[in-house]
Amino acid sequence: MLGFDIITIFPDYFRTAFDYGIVRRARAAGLIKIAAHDLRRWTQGRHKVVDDRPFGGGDGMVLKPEPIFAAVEELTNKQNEDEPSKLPARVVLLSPQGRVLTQSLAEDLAQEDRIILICGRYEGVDERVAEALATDELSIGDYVLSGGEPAAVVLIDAVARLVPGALGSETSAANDSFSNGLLDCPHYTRPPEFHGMRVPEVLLNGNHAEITRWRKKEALRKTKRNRPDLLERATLSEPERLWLNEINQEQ
Ligand code: 9D3
Repeated sequence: MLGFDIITIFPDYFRTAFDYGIVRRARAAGLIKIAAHDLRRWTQGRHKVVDDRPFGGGDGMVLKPEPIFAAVEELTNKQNEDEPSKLPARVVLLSPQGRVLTQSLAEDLAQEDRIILICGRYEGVDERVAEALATDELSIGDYVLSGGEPAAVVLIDAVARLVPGALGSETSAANDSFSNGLLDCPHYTRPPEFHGMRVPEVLLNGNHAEITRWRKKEALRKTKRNRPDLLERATLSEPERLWLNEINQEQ
């Protein structure tokens, strides 16, 4: 069982986020548990203040450290009854300044039994959270979000499906895009012709050896077109290098 605890000022954001697909199934099967906690629960005073002005000046507000430290401490103690105050294996701060989440890191996180996620908002989070509380500071990519909440949904989705038993027998994490460092090949279904566009003939003729070769070559073509950066880092087999040469020769 992998438990996720999300610390956020918008707990309602997550109301239905985990009610679909593989994540819903994994929750129903008791493989994962997800709880969203309102950061204001750990504030002092009537106004439930979670943020303050940045030292040194500047625009925007910064999330204060005290409620975040109190939240992690309490969630940790409550769930670690036998070993109180032992920190959970992972405390992830979601931040634009983090290392970028990768499939390989998602695989590591899927081995944990508890992950606490801290969602930032405003201009940022007091740096002492990253320094002394978080085990990981993670971003989901090089674009600007308005907060860590959508990033938490993305991380949980990517990790939950890697928990053993979460994927049905018909699918396998080993077949996923990125498991071989390349993108997936194109897929088609009926009808064989749509708006004048034909499904590649090779997929209709039932020659499975030929279909396998076509899929590998088209995965290379897709990766070259959309993610040349992945192609540079991939280690290609001899036939893959041949197919890539063929693709480079076209036009
Ligand atoms: C002015 C500098 N900005 C940093 C790039 C300020 C800022 C922008 C956006 C501070 C916080 C945020 C909110 N974003 C997140 O908390 C966040 C995020 C993201 O914006 N992109 C990718 N991954 C993530 S994880 C959390």
